[in-house]
Amino acid sequence: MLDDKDRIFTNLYGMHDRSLKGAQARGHWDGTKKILEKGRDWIVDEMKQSGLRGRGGAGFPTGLKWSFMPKESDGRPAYLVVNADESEPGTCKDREIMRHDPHTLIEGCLIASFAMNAHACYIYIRGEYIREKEALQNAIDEAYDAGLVGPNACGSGYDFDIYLHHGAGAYICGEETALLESLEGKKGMPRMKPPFPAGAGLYGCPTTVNNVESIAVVPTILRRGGAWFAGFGRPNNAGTKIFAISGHVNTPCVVEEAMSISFEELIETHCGGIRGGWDNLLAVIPGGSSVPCVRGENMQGAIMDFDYLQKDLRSGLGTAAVIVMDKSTDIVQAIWRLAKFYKHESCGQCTPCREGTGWMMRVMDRLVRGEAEIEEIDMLWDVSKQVEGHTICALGDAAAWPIQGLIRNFRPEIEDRIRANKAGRVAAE
Ligand code: L3W
Ligand code: SF4
Repeated sequence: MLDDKDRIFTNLYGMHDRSLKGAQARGHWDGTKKILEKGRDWIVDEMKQSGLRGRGGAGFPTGLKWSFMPKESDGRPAYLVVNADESEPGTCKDREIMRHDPHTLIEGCLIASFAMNAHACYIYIRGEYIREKEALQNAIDEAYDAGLVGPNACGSGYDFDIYLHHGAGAYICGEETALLESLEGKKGMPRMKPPFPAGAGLYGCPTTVNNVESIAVVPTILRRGGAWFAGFGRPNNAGTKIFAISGHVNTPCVVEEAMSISFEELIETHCGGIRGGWDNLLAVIPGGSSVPCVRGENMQGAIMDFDYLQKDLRSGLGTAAVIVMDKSTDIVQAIWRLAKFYKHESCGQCTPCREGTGWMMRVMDRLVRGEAEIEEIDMLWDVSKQVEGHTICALGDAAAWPIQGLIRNFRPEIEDRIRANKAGRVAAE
């Protein structure tokens, strides 16, 4: 279990004062000017050394991403954009940071922006996050009043502005280029990549888009050293990580733990175990709704990090939103519900996603009722493969993977349902 002294988020549960005074008493904004004085290259190198991988779902190395930004200005301004459009079903970790520990994020925005020569940062917050927006705006106002951001931020001689932008409730605006379109006042539709935002992002200018947690951990990493952060977890899977555990555990929670913690320890230590005991575990979605589900028995012994979940279990850490389902769950219906979600959230601009999500949802409609034919399971698999990797953004993959996980792990259950339904129909005739 992670020692309290190693927790970056000291107010995740809102037990302490979240104001600037409270944050400073807990060590935030301590020596920020000195960090800036060490210079851009030092900051980026230290972030690379920390091994931090993006906490928004893709796990792209943060220091490397920052190094893609132009070293010298070519006349265009550079921007940092923080993706606070937390909408992935099951995911509620950034919400806790913004509600209760907003100064970790704001201090991180200043340091990260400085490292990338960005004088402005935009935080794009999910439309439904009303209270979080208020908490964050209050904290931004406090930071301005105290001279921590704004002209000559922290007395460093660096001018820095931070803006909070409220989204309107579309899942697709969490995709980084759709977010940029939305920020520019257009419809939230993903752009083709490349160019990546570091080359042409907000208003065509060099931009880095990072998740809230990725930025909020930056000040502590730099205060304690990249090597300190890299000391948690396994190689290539470094650091502490916030897990959001929901579903059929005794006490669902959001908790910061060391990366690579075992699934059993995570659930037993922080969630009071599985509802009805470990024998009652049916399935787990370990990283938010976009990653494939895993059979319960395969999660026993699982290591909660990027590499293990992807390579050993063909799933993913994603946003580390761990959705636990016990044997009372109708797993076909659970995945059907996700299929309906992705169909609804598809922006519709590319054909495999627009048509494929609808097609997959309609087959899932019939699978839930047991009315499909057994051959249609293979057809559904084939269609999901036609969608995966053939779309402009990752939403197509996100729609295909839960269905592939269902078929890979629960095919006998789907077939049983079809057979039972058929037998019932024959008996009724
Ligand atoms: C420059 C290159 N930059 C990649 C950058 C890229 C982006 C980051 C990762 O999707 C996933 C998705 C969801 N030069 C670069 C480069 N970059 N190559 O690196 O990019 P990418 O394309 O791997 O992923 P993505 O498009 O950012 C994110 C999955 O996460 N997900 C979570 C979703 C989470 C939410 C939420 O509520 N927070 O929606 C869960 O699995 O499905 O696969 O910045 O520009 N050569
Ligand atoms: Fe839009 Fe779906 Fe294409 Fe993404 S994959 S751009 S959500 S249609």
